[in-house]
Amino acid sequence: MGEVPRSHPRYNSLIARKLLTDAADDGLLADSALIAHGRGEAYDYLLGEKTSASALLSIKQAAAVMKNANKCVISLNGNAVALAAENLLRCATILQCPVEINIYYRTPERMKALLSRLEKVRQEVMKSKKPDGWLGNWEEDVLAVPILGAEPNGRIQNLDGPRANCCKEGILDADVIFVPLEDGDRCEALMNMGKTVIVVDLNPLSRTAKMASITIVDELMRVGSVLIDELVKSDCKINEKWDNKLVLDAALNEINSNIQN
Ligand code: PTJ
Repeated sequence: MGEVPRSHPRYNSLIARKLLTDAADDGLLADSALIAHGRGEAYDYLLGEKTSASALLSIKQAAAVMKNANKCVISLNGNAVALAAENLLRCATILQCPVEINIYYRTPERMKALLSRLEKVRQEVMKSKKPDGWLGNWEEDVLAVPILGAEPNGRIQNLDGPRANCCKEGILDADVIFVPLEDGDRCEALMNMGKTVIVVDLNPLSRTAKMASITIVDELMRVGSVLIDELVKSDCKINEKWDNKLVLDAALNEINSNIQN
């Protein structure tokens, strides 16, 4: 794919596709990554390709829960690195929490490629403008974010195969995990370990969306910048009566009303 013209009516969608196809060329993605993205795109179409009011509520709740965590971790798979590595690294910087590369289809080649891409992204984020409202030393704070995943020393309980590998200092010991585009089995296994699991999934009917503690039914690239804004605010309050089913129902209603109009 050549340059994407800014004026194109489907600019954002084309940019996402380009990020993913370039990432595939660089060996970052699972074979099925583009299929997963296509499913997401279809739901995004039905949702009107915007952050809905209920998705914003989920992002606010996610920010409050992450800020109040004992140990938070941001888990990244191939698609998440391709689409949103910069902003998710910014979120980890604000939270001063680790990011962990944790992939479903684990191969040593992909792990190496993803870890080296994240280190490259770290250099770019260090040089980038710090988020409005951030009072720390941005360069030092970005540099301090642990990037985990190279040497897994733990396992997600009751899950078979290499997809269960994880890091003790990251996913294993965390009480709050932000894990975009997670699969249903792992989400269930993490919930069974007593963790608070925050997912980003455009499909409100997926097992992951239904299983998680907090589901953000929105597109990951859009979520990143909104989440940063929420994390730098000092007045993040947890809604103790959070009912995740309400945001899933709201997303389905949104789809219904978009179909009817
Ligand atoms: O890098 P790996 O090996 O961990 O593999 C990553 C994929 C995404 C291939 C793997 O986790 C997978 O197969 O995922 P699923 O089970 O297809 O689920 C992906 C979910 O994410 C689907 O419900 C999609 O609707 C949703 N989705 C896809 N792209 C986006 C998205 N949600 C938000 N933003 C997106 N950009």
